[in-house]
Amino acid sequence: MTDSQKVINGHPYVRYSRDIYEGEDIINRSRQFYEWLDARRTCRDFSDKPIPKAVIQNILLSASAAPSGAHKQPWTFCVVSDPELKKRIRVAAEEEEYESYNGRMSESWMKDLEPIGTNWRKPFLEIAPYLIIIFRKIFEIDEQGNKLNNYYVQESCGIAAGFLLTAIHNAGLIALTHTPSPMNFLAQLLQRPDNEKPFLLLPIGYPADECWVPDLRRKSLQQMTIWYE
Ligand code: IYR
Repeated sequence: MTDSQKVINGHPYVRYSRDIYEGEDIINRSRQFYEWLDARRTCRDFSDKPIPKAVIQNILLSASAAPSGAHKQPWTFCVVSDPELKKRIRVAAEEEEYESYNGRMSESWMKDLEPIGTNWRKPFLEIAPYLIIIFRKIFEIDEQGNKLNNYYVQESCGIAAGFLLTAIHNAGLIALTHTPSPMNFLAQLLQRPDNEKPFLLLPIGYPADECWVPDLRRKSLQQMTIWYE
């Protein structure tokens, strides 16, 4: 045992420290990160230019650095680059989305989506070189077939998705947080077990030569913050 390891309540701990930034340094770093992250946009215009598999592996490892309830990491990432499977996913998603856009979604919902310009057609599901489908694991099954609890699965997967989007942005790539509804067809097409439920579908790729996004504004600090000082 070194001085960076010890046992607490019978469990191994390792010493943890961070580089300390102060003064202007900490203000500048936080500001620069904000400006860099503020440049991330959800995009629908993908290029079919290939992405190295190692990049996908690295962004998935980044997602798995997210905190999770009792460190259960209650997620499975299905990574699809097979064109046949992408096509089947597109066809199934468009079938559901067609129904949604033609009666299942409320008038006010459709109105809210107008500035974003979405419709039932989802060509990006075939064009983007990779689709990542995040499944939330509502429980685990161990090697003996016993059911083991997971905790705060929704929150954990949401945070992992945030890390994933940040890693995608860092690689200079684009993504779309797509939630075809209902999304049970993904569990069937990807042959996932009953303890895994589809959470989010993300096409990932380079932006198309021409890529347009709505001229959206984000809330100001004042609009979204209440300070108790
Ligand atoms: N799932 C549909 C509709 C949709 C819903 C929301 I809320 C969005 O922000 C965008 C789209 C679709 O993917 O088109």
